[in-house]
Amino acid sequence: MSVLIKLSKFPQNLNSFKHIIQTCPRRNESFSSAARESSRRTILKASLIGVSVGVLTTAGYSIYSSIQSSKTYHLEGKEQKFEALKEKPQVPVSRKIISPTDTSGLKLTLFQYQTCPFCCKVRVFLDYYGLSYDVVEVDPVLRKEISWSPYRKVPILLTKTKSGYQPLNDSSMIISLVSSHLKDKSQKIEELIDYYPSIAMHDKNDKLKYEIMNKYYLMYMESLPEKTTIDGVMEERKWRQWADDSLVHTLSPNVYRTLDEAYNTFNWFSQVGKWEEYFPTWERFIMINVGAVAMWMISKRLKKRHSLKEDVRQSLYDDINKWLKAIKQRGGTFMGGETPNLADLAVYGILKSIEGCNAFQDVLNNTKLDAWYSAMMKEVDTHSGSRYLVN
Ligand SMILES: N[C@@H](CCC(=O)N[C@@H](CS)C(=O)NCC(=O)O)C(=O)O
Repeated sequence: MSVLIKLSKFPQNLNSFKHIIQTCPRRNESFSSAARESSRRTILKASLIGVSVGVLTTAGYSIYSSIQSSKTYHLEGKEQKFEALKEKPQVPVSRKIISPTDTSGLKLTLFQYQTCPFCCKVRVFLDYYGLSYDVVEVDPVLRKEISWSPYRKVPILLTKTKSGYQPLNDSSMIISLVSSHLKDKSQKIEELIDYYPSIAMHDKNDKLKYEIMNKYYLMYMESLPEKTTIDGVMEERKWRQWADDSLVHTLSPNVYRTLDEAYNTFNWFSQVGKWEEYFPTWERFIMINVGAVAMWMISKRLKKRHSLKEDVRQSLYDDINKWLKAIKQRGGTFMGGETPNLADLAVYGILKSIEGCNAFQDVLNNTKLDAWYSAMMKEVDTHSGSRYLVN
């Protein structure tokens, strides 16, 4: 990087060098032509050095990257187990969500960022079913609260089992696994985890990733629960996946669309995430100022990567309209009919993560989202899913 900066400054340095030569008092012609000759040679030498350094740096970097990725090729297709912990990690709980309707017997701790769309999705799911859980607010700069975990993202849901504390990684897998358990308590969390293996694979940039198999699938074992149709199951799965593959990618380019919007967004994150309470001032300063500028720049790349329209708001409205149209075609208030299903909870959770941003206000003003969104808010805030929990 520093080599690149130095090289990019080279023409400027050259100009000031020229300027020194030109302002030197002329002694005589032969001195000046000798000086010109020597300066030409210096420039040629400097250019050759510059080009060589550039070529060597680029070659070095690509050799380094290919060595790095070839080091992980042997993992391709292999399963990575995230074993249960013997002890609960010693991290302070930020707050406790206590639901009087909770008869599940589950002991849950959610490691999260308050405004991460994937974390909002999990919280909405837990709240709808009226489950109690502890929240650990993870510091996004140092992430020391999840230093015990080889999986470095949030959300992570830690569940107490017979043999210890089983971490569940990935929002969609968490929701599928806990749902499968809630629908049939005889399926224990520690058994269900085997149906969602994490498989190592390399992406198109040769970077090692873990893909969680079956993360949109609920494990019904013997037969579908009462009133559940196969068509309903397939639609629910399709829209949950759409929420992760499409809707979520419209958010960043919209909430960080301009530098002003990026600052508004980060200030709202700080407010609802209670950053003042949880993180030191210096870190909050970095998170807001560096975060806003960085995300504003990154969001331009994300816009291209996900092929969003020139006016990114339009892509967000398109996705919302597509969702509302699909609900209308199914004929109920929700995608799940008269009660929300997991796709409703996923879309609501993802949109909740931008509730305080200008983009969300624009969505309310330019689409018909409000009726469905308000109905969802009521269902989640009153924990109406707790009625369907079996004992
Ligand atoms: N597929 C994952 C995605 C989780 C994810 O990307 N989380 C982000 C926060 S929104 C994260 O933790 N990124 C790593 C980091 O912040 O360092 C899920 O659905 O849970």
